Amino acid sequence: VSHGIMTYSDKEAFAQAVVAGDVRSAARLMRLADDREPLARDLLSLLFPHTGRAHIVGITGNPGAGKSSLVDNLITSWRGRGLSVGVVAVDPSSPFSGGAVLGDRIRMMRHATDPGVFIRSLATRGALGGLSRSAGDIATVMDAMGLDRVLIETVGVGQDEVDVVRMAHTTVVVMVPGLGDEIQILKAGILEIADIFAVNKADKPGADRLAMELQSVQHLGTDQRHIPIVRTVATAQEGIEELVDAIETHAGLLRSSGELQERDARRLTQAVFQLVHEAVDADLTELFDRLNKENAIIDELLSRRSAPATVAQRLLELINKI
Ligand SMILES: Nc1nc2c(ncn2[C@@H]2O[C@H](COP(=O)(O)OP(=O)(O)O)[C@@H](O)[C@H]2O)c(=O)[nH]1
Ligand SMILES: [Mg+2]
Repeated sequence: VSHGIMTYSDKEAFAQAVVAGDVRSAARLMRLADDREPLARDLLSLLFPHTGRAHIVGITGNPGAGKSSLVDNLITSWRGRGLSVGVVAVDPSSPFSGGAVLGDRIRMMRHATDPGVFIRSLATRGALGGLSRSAGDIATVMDAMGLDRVLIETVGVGQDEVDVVRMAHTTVVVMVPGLGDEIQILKAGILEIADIFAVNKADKPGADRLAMELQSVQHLGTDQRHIPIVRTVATAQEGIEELVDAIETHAGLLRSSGELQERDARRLTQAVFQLVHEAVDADLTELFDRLNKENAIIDELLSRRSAPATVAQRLLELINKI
């Protein structure tokens, strides 16, 4: 796709359209960001002053725990409270496993015609940090569009997911009875990132035991935070209002304690770090290619006149001058 040459005022008009809530412009920007188009970076920077209003909620937990079903219900509840909702659904890995996304789309389809709801699926990428960067960019666009709540649903509970939920203000960890989840939770370091536990499929045996176990593992965490535990049956719309209340209460606590600013600072510095990381990575690759073509330097190395550390030192001095 060619985007031609966009002047600054073209870009401003584009960004303005997104801020005004234009769905087509927003969707186009999300695609550009996903494709790592340089234009996306300019547009996201123009949007930045218009962000910082949405409350971003991460929903994580094992595949099949009922995250999408809960998200579907959370949308309904928030809409009932007069709030608009954006959803970033992170799809398991590749374009090859489109099934889950399709299922999610069908389930959430009833919200598709609601102008107060914006749902976007996202394929995970191989690149380090690529997933959280894309999810973060999309959440930024949704925030700028004026959506009040942005949900980020992750696939599982691995390191990628931990990175993704770092982008959230409030993180809900979805657990289900009968899987021995609580051990996995401790392993994956999920306890540290959980702000709320949803014990979903509470219609199944073992929900009480799981809730009790979660209550007791809380004390094993490094900090002694109180993590609310909410029982839900997503398929029967049970416990949903309680879950939304818990999220809203957490949001309020973050605001009144000043921790919201702390979390925002963490989110934003992570975004900066990712961009620097990507840029440095690209620069180093280019430098390495150039070095391999510098016959003089290669000769020095081959003839043992310069040690690798000496050449490295010289290159670092060069980089410092940039
Ligand atoms: N019995 C029961 N089944 C549920 C509940 N919530 C979700 N499910 C079912 O669990 C399956 C996986 O749900 P899904 O929302 O796709 O899970 P995800 O992979 O975590 O997004 C679906 O068949 C749902 O209908 C619940 O509370 N009780
Ligand atoms: Mg799902």
